This record gives sequence, structure tokens and C-alpha cells, in this order.
Amino acid sequence: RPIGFLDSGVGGLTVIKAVQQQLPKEQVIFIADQAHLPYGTKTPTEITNYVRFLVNFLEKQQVKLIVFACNTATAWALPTLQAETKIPLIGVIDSGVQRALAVTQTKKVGVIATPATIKSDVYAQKIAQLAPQVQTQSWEMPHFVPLVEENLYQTAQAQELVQQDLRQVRTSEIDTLILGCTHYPLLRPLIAQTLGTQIKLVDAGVATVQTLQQYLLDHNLQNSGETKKSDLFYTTGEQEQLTVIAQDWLLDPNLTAQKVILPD
Ligand code: DGN
Repeated sequence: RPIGFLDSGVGGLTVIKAVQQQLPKEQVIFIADQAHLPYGTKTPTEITNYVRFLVNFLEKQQVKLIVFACNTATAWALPTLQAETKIPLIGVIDSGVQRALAVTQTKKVGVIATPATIKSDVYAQKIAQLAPQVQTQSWEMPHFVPLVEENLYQTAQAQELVQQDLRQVRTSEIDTLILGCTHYPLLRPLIAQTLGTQIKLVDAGVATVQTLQQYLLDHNLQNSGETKKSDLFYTTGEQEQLTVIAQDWLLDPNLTAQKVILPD
């Protein structure tokens, strides 16, 4: 059976890229809720309702589990939907936290994420629970998701905005920065260029793929024998919006996203 992935938009592709590399036998079914993008400025109730639709859609595709490839959805909707859903739901925040704690040497960790994720304070709270001696600083990056979604993430405009918005991060004392939004790895070259080598970047989505690998193994859910079926890509927005970036990011010129019609 396939593995389901969901996000508000193209950010989920950064997690799927790691799945295609590390778990090449697993079939992926991805749904991006681009009709409701961005989640980062929505209320917890709105986010939970949008994500419930995505979970139901993926359950109908007979997925064996669902990865919330979205920090905002993980922060606000995961526990509620876990209580409502029979198949396992895996978020991205725990893995990002664990990886950051393994990487930091100065015990000063930073998080950049959407306004909604920062407001939830989930990263800082989880870090404080697991490692009370570690200090966390958090910053909202409201411009990053639109830059990526509008396919401007490789432009001079993106470079300028990233430099501007990361000024406080650059002059802070952190040695480790969690990319707490799955869209941000598309901006990673610009983020790394701005911050230099002193600050290590942790990709919460990629860290989650290792957790997923272990989970499949522990629960005997991995696809070992049968040949893999093609990955499927759906969006609640316009087909082109997902197709263009997905072809580019996943290096698959034949990939075509399909539109899902939302109920009234
Ligand atoms: N990619 C999502 C995340 O990881 O939080 C959020 C994108 C958004 O809708 N703002």
C-alpha cells in the first residue's frame, strides 16, 4: 500500500524527495491544499478542518499511513486528527527537534517557521521538555512560503528577501537552525549562503523520513516484494501550480499533478 503525504502546498515535495531517495520502493500519494494556502496565517480551527479533508482523501486512496509534511498542520492539527483516524499519522516536528538536539554544541537552537507554527510554540516547548538546558529562539518568516509557491525561489528577489529576513538570525548566538517549514528547503541554498557555515541547518522534513523508515521497519509495513507503482500528485488548487515546481524539484519532466475538486 502507498504512503500518504499532505501539505498546504509544494513544501511537501521536499519530504517526498527524501522518500524517493531513501525509500525508493515506497509509493507516494501526495495532496497539496493549494486552494487554502498559506496555512501559516490561518486559525487552528481552519487548519484542522482543511487537514481533515486531506486526511480523508488519502484514507480513501488506501494509504497505510500519512505523513503530515507540514509543520503548521503538525503543530495545530495532528493530535486532534490522530484521535479521529485509524491509520497512523506522523508529523515533522518531533524528528526536527531530535535532530537539532543531536547537532547543537552550544545548546542554542533557532527555529524559523510560519507565523502559525511559531505562535503554537510547539518547537520551543518540545525542546524545553527534552533538553531543559537548551535555549530556543524562534522567528517567523512570512515571506518565504509565498516566494516558493510563486516559483520565485531561485531569483534575485528571493536572495534579497532571504538576506533581509534572516538578519536577526545571522547575528544571533545560535549554532543550529531548524527549517521548521517544509517549504524552506527550496530556499536552502540562499539561506545557507546568508548564514554561512557557523550555523548548521536542520531540515525537519528530511529528519522525518528517517523516523518513517524506522517506523515502517518496526511495524513491518515496508514495501519489500512488489514493484513500485508510480507516485501520484494531487492539488486542490490549479494543476499547473503543483506540476511546474514538482517536475523541477523532483527532476521528473513527465510528472503531472491532478486537480481534486473540493466539496461545496
Ligand atoms: N509547508 C508548511 C509548513 O511546513 O508549515 C506551511 C506552508 C504554509 O501554508 N504557510
